[in-house]
Amino acid sequence: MDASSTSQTSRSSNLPGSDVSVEVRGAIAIVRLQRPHKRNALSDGLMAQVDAAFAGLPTTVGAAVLTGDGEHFCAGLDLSELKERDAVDGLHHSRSWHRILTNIEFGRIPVVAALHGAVVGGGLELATSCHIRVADDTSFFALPEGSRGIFVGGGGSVRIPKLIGAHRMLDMMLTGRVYKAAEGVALGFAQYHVAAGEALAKAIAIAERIATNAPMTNYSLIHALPRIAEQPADHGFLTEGLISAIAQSAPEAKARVRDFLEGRGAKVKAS
Ligand code: 1HE
Repeated sequence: MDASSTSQTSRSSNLPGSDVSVEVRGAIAIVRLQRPHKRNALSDGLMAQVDAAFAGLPTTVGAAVLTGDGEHFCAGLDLSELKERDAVDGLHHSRSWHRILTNIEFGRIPVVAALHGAVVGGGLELATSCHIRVADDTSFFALPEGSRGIFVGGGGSVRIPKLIGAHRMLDMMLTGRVYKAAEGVALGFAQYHVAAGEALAKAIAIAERIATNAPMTNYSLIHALPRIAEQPADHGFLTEGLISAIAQSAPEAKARVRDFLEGRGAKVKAS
C-alpha cells in the first residue's frame, strides 16, 4: 500500500518518545503500541496514550486497527509498576483499565486487533476489548497472572469467558497453559488466523471493508449486539426491533437498498 499518498499522521499522539502512534489512512486509523523494547508492556503512561489515541480519532475515520511494534503484540501489565501499588491504588488502577477498554469496546467505531507473538495477560485483555482479532501464526495466548500471584484486572474475567468459556480461562490461570495460534483461534480468541507477518495487512483490509458500511450499522452492531446477548430473550427482541427500526430509517440505508434493487449494489458471494 502506498502510505505516502494516502496517509496523514496525527501529530498529537506521535510525539518523539511517545509509546503510541496514530496514523490515519483515509477512512481508517492505525493505533500502534510502540514500546517494543519492553514488549509493549502496558505502563500507566502507555494506557493513557491508548485512551487518548482512541478518544481523539477524527470523525472521518470509520474503523481502526490496533497493532504492536516489534516481535510481540503485548506482554500485558508493566510489572515494574505493580510493585509500587497498594490495594486502594490497585482497585483504582483496575477500574481505570475497565474505563479505557470499555471506551474501545463501546466506542464510535469497530476496532480490529492485529495480533502476533505474545498476546498475554493485560495484552489479551486489551485484544478482547476489540471487535475483531486477526492472529498470525506466531501468536500465543496466556494469562500469566495466575503464576504471578495476581488476578486479571482489565476486564478479562468478563470478556475472556465469553470467547472461550470460564472453564478454559480457569485452566489457563490455574496451570499457566499457553495456547498457540491455531488452537487459540479454534477456541475463539480470534476470528482470523493468517500466516506469520500477515496480521496487520489482513486487519487493515478488514478495517477498510468495515469502514465502507453505513456508520449507523457499525454503531448498532458494536453497541446493541453484545448488550442484546446479555438480555433476556424478550428484552433482546425488543432492543433488536428498536435498533432495526432506527438503522433502516437512516437515509443511507434507504439509498443502499435502492442501489441493490436498481442493480447497482454488490451481490453476496463467497470469496
Ligand atoms: C516487561 C514485561 C512486563 C517484558 N512488564 N517489563 N505479563 C507477563 O507476565 C509476561 C511477562 N513477559 C514475558 O513473559 C516475556 O517478556 C515475553 C514472552 C512477553 C517476551 O519474551 P522476550 O524473550 O521476547 O523478552 P524479554 O527478554 O522477556 O523482555 C524484554 C524486556 O521487556 C525486559 O526488560 P529489560 O530491561 O531486561 O530488557 C523485560 O523485563 C521487559 N518486559 N514483559 C514489564 N509485562 C490489568 S491487570 C493485567 C495483569 C497482567 O497483565 S499480568 C501479566 C504480565
